[in-house]
Amino acid sequence: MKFKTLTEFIIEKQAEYPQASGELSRLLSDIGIAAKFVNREVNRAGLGDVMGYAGEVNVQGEEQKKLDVYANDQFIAALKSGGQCCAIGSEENEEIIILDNDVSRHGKYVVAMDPLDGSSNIESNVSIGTLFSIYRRRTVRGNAQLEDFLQPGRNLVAAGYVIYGSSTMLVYTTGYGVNGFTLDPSVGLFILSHPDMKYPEKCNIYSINEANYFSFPEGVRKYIHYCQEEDAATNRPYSTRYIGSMVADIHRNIIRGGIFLYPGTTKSKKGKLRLLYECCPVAFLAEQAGGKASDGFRRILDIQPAMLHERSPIFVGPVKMVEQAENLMRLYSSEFKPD
Ligand code: P6P
Repeated sequence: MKFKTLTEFIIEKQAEYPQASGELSRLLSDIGIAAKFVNREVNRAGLGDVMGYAGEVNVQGEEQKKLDVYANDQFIAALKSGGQCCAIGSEENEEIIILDNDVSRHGKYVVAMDPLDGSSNIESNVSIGTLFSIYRRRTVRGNAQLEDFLQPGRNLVAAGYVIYGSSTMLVYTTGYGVNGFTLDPSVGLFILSHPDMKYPEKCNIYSINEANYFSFPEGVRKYIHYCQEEDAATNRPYSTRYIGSMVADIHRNIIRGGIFLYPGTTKSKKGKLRLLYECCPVAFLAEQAGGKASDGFRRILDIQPAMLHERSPIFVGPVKMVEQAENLMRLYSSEFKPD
């Protein structure tokens, strides 16, 4: 069977848009390259102590870094050498990183990313991921500025994630559907394995950390009860699945049909997850997969970020599931509605 590689797919899709000049295609390929290097290190993380990798000088004589620092360095290096990106906003760096070498300074795009989300799960061998958002820069001269990143998600040019799990996949959208590519490590190629990903018709999974139950808004507590009630006509009770690694939970929920909620709480009204490089890429993908994403009241992609590392609550998944949760938030928790 003829398979299609990520590179072939990107080039084929570029040909469908005459105005495309190839920069975005190259940027997406650069992300794929970095993902392969991160995949290699993630897959041998468990050998840290045994092979003298973790925090010591490894067999190549290099001082081994923590995996999320390693991942951050890999994506920065790949984007810097690719030259299409002029600045990066990373979960690992307080300030934006300007790529001002001769080629990158003229890059049309900026990338916001969480290079290795869920890295605390590595020691328990739980799937982890990379999340990325790609915006067209707004400033027209000199180095990129923070304002190039403070754009609502509806301006996204592309977004996606890499999941380092039982297999490693790159899943992304440019606004024309969601496509998933599985890495064949024997040849180092991402192969199109999940074309045109969509939430299934029957959706009955809910993902939320119920340990926060007593600090959740009343609307969320009501939604959890709704998920647990017996009602065959609406496939309830749902199944609860929560990995605690956003990319893994989101990926499973697109494949099998489910909602992911990380709401605000009485202790932290904006929740835990970052708007620019966690909520927005996931929201873009979810909408492109036929779903919906909000903060309980507003479409995630319409939120205007005020800060690079701003947090936001997120309710993301199939439209009906998200709307049911939103209705309960409006009924019982209007005090959580953002100003
Ligand atoms: P909690 C991982 O630390 C992460 O940033 C996301 O990947 C995940 O969805 C969330 O936090 C889990 O947070 O509070 O449930 O442990």
